[in-house]
Amino acid sequence: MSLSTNKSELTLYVYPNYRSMRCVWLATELGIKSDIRIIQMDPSDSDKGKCESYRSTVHPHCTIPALVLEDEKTIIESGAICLYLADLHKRFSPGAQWTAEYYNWVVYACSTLDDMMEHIFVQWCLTHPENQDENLVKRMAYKFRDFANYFNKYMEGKSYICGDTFTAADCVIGYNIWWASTMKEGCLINDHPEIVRYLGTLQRRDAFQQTFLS
Ligand SMILES: N[C@@H](CCC(=O)N[C@@H](CS)C(=O)NCC(=O)O)C(=O)O
Repeated sequence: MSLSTNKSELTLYVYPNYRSMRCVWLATELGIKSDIRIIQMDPSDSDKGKCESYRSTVHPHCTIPALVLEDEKTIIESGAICLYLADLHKRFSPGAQWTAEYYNWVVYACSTLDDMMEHIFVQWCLTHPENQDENLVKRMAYKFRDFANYFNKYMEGKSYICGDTFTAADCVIGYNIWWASTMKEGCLINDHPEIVRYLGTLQRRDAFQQTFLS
């Protein structure tokens, strides 16, 4: 695959601590963060009508992240940005024997897992306890538990999503695992030793620490 974009002509719109971190983490792993123009956004600006030019030229929903390429093409999904950056730099993509797992977990994280975690996050972290929708939380927590059981088993004997080798998929689903660890003292994952071990492996990486702890 040939990607002709000038690697230093990229603009990444970010919002700290949310899904943009997948892209910032991967850019840090790739050693290209300082080559990218990074523009910090505030999602609440959309409510204040402050992001109309971003909406009309970059992201139709005014959500973050988005990556603008030098030819003005725009990528508006965090997972797609990670896949693109890995391909562009020919690093952190998997060998042929791991492509099924690589695409499976990137797409699962950005669609199914993000969706259930967003519900849990909004209820637990952004909604007053008296107003929380208990049924919704219960349904989403059960769904997360099914994921955690399955993923815990998947990670047995592996350091990373694609075996021994770190790939962009680890920045994508690794973000979800970190996100889960930040809610209610990690109760969603604490009973899953392989997931806890995987998080520990990710947390020991320099780029993870630069992204999440600085
Ligand atoms: N599926 C999108 C989700 C993007 C998203 O919802 N971003 C949030 C921050 S994590 C946002 O911009 N929220 C503000 C809003 O919805 O107005 C992705 O992964 O890039």
